[in-house]
Amino acid sequence: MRQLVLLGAEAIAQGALDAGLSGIYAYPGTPSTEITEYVQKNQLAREKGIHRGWSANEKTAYESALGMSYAGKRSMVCMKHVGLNVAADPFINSAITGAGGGLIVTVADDPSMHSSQNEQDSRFYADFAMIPLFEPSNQQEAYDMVFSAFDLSEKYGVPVMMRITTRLSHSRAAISTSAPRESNALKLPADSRQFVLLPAIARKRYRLLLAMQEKLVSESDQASYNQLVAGRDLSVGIIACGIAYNYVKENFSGEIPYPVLKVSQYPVPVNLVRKLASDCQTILVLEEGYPFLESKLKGLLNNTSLNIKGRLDGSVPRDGELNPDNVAKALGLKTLTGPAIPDFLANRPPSMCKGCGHIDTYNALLEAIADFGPGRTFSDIGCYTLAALPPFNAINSCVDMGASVTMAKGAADAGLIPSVAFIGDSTFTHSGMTGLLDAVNENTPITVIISDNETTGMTGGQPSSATGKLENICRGIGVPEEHLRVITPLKKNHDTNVAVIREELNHMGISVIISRRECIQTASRRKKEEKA
Ligand SMILES: Cc1ncc(C[n+]2csc(CCOP(=O)(O)OP(=O)(O)O)c2C)c(N)n1
Ligand code: SF4
Repeated sequence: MRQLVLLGAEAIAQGALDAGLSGIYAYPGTPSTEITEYVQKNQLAREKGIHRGWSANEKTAYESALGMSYAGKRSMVCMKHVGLNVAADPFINSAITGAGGGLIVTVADDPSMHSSQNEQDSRFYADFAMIPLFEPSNQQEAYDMVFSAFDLSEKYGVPVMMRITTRLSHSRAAISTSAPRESNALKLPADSRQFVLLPAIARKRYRLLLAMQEKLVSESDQASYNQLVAGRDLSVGIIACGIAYNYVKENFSGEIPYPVLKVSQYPVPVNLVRKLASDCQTILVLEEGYPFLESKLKGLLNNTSLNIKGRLDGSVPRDGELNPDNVAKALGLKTLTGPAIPDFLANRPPSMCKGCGHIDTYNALLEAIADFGPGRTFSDIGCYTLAALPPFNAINSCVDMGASVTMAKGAADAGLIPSVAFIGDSTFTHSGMTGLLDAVNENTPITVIISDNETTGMTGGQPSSATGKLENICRGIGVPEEHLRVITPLKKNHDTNVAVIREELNHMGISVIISRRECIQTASRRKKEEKA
């Protein structure tokens, strides 16, 4: 047994390595990125040949992990919460196909939207797919649960979700490791048609999934991760899910006076919930994310007189993260106020790095597009989204990865001509390419600017699947050679770049401009590594 000090994300990665992982598949996204990066840097993973490269997007990552599970080996797929929207098709269907080797889908939610477009709660997805879910309350559980999740996945032949949130993923604690396990041998499914979701087979498999549900609830009722701890004051019973359990404990120096049900394994442990509700007329639900368990309670308990408190009645804020303070407030306890944040620390809006190539590309675009009027630049998700802020105020949308191309297409279809899509290289191969095919097929008059910094900058500079391939991808999709332009975004090229963009904005058909200059952060890291 070893003692390690790890981030929550790293504890999951170490747990996976020790629990016999054969492959991790992922697309970067805060706060999930560190799980895969930890495996990538791990020497044992290298020696054992554990798969650990980045995938083009979350859907391809999910399907690869499912393929490894089909072949009998243990796999993990990691993503941020919105990534699960991208992978939703294979995710939901994999609950029907089931798993061979243990399959864990680790999803990192971002309540308070520190670096995300929304704060969706992945527990709904696990519930929707009808698969078990683990939600650690601390780093040790994050480590231990990987073993349990692989076991449960292999016992029932279903994928299992691990859900973490930002604070757990990005905070460090000491953990003790367990004895490492061997990885599985290659093994085909006993039923060769298990993964063939033709309707007749899918119907059978779905019934198996339904029949399993009662057993999964009973697993949750008996799980050591779910505990009902008695309290002497029955005026309120607390249900604390995942990290919220830590926040409750933080508010009491010793014994907690109220009965507390800690929930870290789902489906909801119905019998434990009923037991708590039989002792307490008022239940306070503390859960990170949406009011998932709170909104289920009335139905589960069939007791309309029960007083349920939580996010829905305003005892806890309806949105944003939980913390020890808002939990204290919900419990009627005093909160301690620390010193105010000094002015120089507060309100520092994010901005692109000085010297970034995206800036030169925007400067050229802003000048060229001024001839046509405002409201025409559909952007995407990456460092270049920061051009929404002053002094650029250069973009009119940022919705989901890849949406720049297809939104520009829709707007052009509506008559907003020219419309511009501004997209990064990694986002383009993630999900911009298919939208470009739609625009090529109809020769829609849009100009797609791929701002190629040869990396995935916003999430820390992971390699981009697009590097070295963009021109050929665009040619392959059918972009005409004369409207496939390449520029270098440097101050000295400004006038040439404005002229190129202007020409393509005036072209009444599809065009792509690749604006290529390496991210200066990645370049300086690369140069340091080359010197070392
Ligand atoms: C579906 C989804 N997956 C992952 C992310 C996290 N994420 C935000 S931007 C980005 C990639 C940006 O790369 P690129 O488009 O090349 O732009 P750059 O940041 O390098 O400028 C990623 C992976 C996300 N927001 N949504
Ligand atoms: S990290 Fe790279 S791409 Fe992102 S703003 Fe800085 S220089 Fe530009």
